[in-house]
Amino acid sequence: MGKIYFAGSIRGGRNDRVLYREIIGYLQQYGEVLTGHIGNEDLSPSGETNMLDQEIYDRDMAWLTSADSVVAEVTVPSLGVGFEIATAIGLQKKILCLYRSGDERRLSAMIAGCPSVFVKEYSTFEEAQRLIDAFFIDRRRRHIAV
Ligand code: 6K6
Repeated sequence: MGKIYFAGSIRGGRNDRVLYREIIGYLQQYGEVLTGHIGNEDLSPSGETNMLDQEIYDRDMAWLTSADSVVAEVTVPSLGVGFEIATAIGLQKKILCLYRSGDERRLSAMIAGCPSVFVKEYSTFEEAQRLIDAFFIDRRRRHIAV
C-alpha cells in the first residue's frame, strides 16, 4: 500500500478538525497516512510548540516528497494547504481536493480552476467516503493497466 499525505488547515483555523480525523481514519484502508496529527483534536492553532516552524516545514516537505498521493480538505482556507497542493503539483503527485460548498464561501480559483488536481464537492461524510473510494480505485486500475 502506498503513502498518503493528508492536508488540512492548522493555523488557517481548526473548525474542521473532527472531520479531518474522520477522513484520516477512512484513508487508512488505502495506505499509510503520513500526517495523522492534523486530525488531532488537541492540536490548537498555536500548538505543537516543541517543534520549530522550520522543522515542521522540513518534515512535511520530506513526507510530501515521499507520498504517492495527496488528499486535501480545502474548505477552511489555509496558506499551508495551498502551498502543499502547489508543491505536490510540482512533484507530479495525484491530488484529490475535497470541498464543502457553502452559501457565503467559494473555493479559490487557483484550486478550483487548476487542471492538475481533482476537485470534488461534497456535503456529507458519506459523500466524501465515496469520492475517496473513486479516487483510489481509479488509481489502482491505472496501476494494473500500466
Ligand atoms: C501545529 C499546530 C499549530 O502549528 C502547528 C505546527 N505543526 C504542524 N505540524 C504539521 N504540519 C503542519 C503544521 N503546521 C502546518 N502544517 C502543514 O501545513 C500541514 O501539513 C497542513 O496540511 C498545513 C496547514 O497549514 P496552515 O497554514 O493552516 O497552518
